Amino acid sequence: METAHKAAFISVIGRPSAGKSTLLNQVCGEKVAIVSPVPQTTRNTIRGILSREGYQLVFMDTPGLHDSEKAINRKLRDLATRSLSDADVILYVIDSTRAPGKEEEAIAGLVAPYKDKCFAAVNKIDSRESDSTAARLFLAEQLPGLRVFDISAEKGSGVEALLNAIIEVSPEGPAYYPEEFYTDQEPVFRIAEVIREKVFLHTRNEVPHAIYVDYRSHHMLDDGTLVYEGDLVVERETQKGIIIGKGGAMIKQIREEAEKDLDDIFPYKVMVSLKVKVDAGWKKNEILLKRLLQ
Ligand SMILES: Nc1nc2c(ncn2[C@@H]2O[C@H](COP(=O)(O)OP(=O)(O)OP(=O)(O)O)[C@@H](O)[C@H]2O)c(=O)[nH]1
Ligand SMILES: [Mg+2]
Repeated sequence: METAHKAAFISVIGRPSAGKSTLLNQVCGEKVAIVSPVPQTTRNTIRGILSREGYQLVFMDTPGLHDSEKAINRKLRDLATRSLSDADVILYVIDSTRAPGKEEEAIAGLVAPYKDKCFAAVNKIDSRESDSTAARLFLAEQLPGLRVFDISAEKGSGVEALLNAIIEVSPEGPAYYPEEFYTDQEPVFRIAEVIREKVFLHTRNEVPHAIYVDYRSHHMLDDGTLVYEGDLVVERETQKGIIIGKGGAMIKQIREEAEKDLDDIFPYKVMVSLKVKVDAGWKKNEILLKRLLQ
């Protein structure tokens, strides 16, 4: 007898830097979401799609849940929590290299009402700092009976077993997206994200959080190259100096590294053209935040 097709939306939640975006990329086999060691890298709900014979899983990567009342953090938290009730399955990613603490307790509390449709992934078990026993004890205490998997999102170990468990509980239904789609993001959004990733990888302290990439325009050259023009917006003049770097070295590195990644992502060449601008109040601009954080 042929089994029915299954399809599910899976909300991936957890603390900043738990490895949610890394897991999404591992599952989809593509760079769908940007990754960096800086907490709060992801600012949007990013969808990564896995289609195989008989099922389609749509993973929704969410901004890491962080306890703060700043407008931007409130918006990021809203994004993450909204996806909990909508999802068929919740995948709670917990970082086994960090002691759980208060922030983790708050997340466990958010997940609790949805425990029946939730799996936990104890991540980073490949790391020397990993203490998966501590993470499992925490989960057993906070969310007794929750199904738990040890994984390395980076190396891929344990991920197949987790996927099998998710497929098992997924509802029957037709695919939401065409089979060849692994994400639903617009190319100009993905380009802005890759640029942002390079800023996260090469700057420190408050700088990564002070920037956003504003799309201006794009056009195709005769040889099929896509030219992307955008602004790298910072909050202060000093940050502008850091982003531009000595003799323009930093902005050049950001641009070149982004273009290299974008060559792997797209079937055409991408040329990035960036201007650095200052807008001291962008994080308080509700209209802008509404457009940026979706
Ligand atoms: N050793 C190890 N490192 C990992 C693993 N998964 C993620 N990381 C690292 O952890 C850091 C954070 O990873 P992300 O995937 O960006 O984490 P995130 O949960 O998406 O973070 P936010 O977007 O800030 O909420 C990066 O430096 C990753 O390389 C893993 O399985 N093992
Ligand atoms: Mg992320």
